[in-house]
Amino acid sequence: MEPFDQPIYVTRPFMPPLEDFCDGLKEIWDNQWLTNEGPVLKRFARQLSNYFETDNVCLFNNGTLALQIGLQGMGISGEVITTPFSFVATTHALYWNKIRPVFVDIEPEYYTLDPEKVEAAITPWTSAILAVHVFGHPCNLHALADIARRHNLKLIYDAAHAFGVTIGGKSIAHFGDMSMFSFHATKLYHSIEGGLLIFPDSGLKQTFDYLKNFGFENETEVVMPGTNAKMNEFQALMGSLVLGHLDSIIEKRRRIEEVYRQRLKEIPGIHLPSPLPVDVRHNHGYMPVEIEEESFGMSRDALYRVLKEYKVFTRRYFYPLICDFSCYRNVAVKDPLTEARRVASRMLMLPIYSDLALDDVHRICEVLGACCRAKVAA
Ligand code: T4K
Repeated sequence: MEPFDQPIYVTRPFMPPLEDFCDGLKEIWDNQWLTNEGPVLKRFARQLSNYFETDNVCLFNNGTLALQIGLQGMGISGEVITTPFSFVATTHALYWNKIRPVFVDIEPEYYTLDPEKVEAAITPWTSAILAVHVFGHPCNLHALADIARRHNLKLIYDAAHAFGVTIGGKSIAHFGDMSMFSFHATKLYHSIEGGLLIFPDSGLKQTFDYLKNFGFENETEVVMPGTNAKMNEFQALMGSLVLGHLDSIIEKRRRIEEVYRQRLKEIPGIHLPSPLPVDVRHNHGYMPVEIEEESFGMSRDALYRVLKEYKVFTRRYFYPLICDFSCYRNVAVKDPLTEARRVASRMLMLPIYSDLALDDVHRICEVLGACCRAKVAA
């Protein structure tokens, strides 16, 4: 089998029509207003308010700072129970707030925090749960809400992967005390870089707005030591345009996932997450598969390397676990993290993005079939 002519990446950003972006650029040029609450950003914030049906939206220049400021603005401190199976920024946001992460295990089905493990890890110092809707899979929302309520903890969702996900028609943003969405270029929905907080307590908005803009109340008054985490006009323009294409982006990805599911069930040793419950509208942001070395005939890491030779650039999200990075090895971890370790050693993200041709998806599946049982040398 021949390698692909062009590299196939794990993802590609959706690019709206260039003419539309140029029209928007013209507006920005005419305005001579590039950042600091410009008109394009204000319009984008209104669009998102409509989309999420709430005024409690706050935009940031990236998801990491959104989460960091969200935690700070909510006054979270002490210990926070979280998952080690995520992008490292989830824990970094705690670190920057001098909060101790308490890593507990995930559930095997959708890779989200295991509520039983969360409850077992609560101490007098616990102030919040920071759960991740990893790969856009909703966490066990009701069990986590119940634990948070009974123990008087804040429930915060890193929803970086979950834009567009709904449960029973309700946006996933409306669960918990705060949700953070990442609008990074690698996400199905993006604003080049960007982040968003959605929260039910309208009292928090002013604090978040201060914190992302140096704490300025007005020209002569600074009310808190904020930072600079503002989204600029170009990001807002991109976000605003991509929002208009969201449904078709999700639909194209859904079709790609359908082909993968159809084709991969023929290949032993490739395990896909179960389809989500029927009331969940997924966003198909990632295509996670677990490689079972014994039945597949090749380890996940060997497959990752072989696929590169075919110019298929998969990613091992999320390996290593966050607690295994050198900067977090000094954090005491009591939970054996059995599932998280198993999953991190087997997980591979296959390419998925709206421009990926279905023929290419079939070809990727053929390559995977050929790799199975080491028909291709690792
Ligand atoms: N929480 C969670 C759970 C997250 O996953 C993330 C971010 C965050 C918090 C923090 O949100 P942000 O502060 O990022 O808004 C990527 C992204 O940089 C990161 O946003 C994302 N999670 C993470 C899962 O993935 P890398 O290091 O894998 O990205 P990179 O640059 O290797 O890109 C992957 C592939 O995408 C490339 O091989 C090619 C393609 N690509 C990428 C870019 C940037 C393009 O085709 N065009 C592009 O412009 O981290």
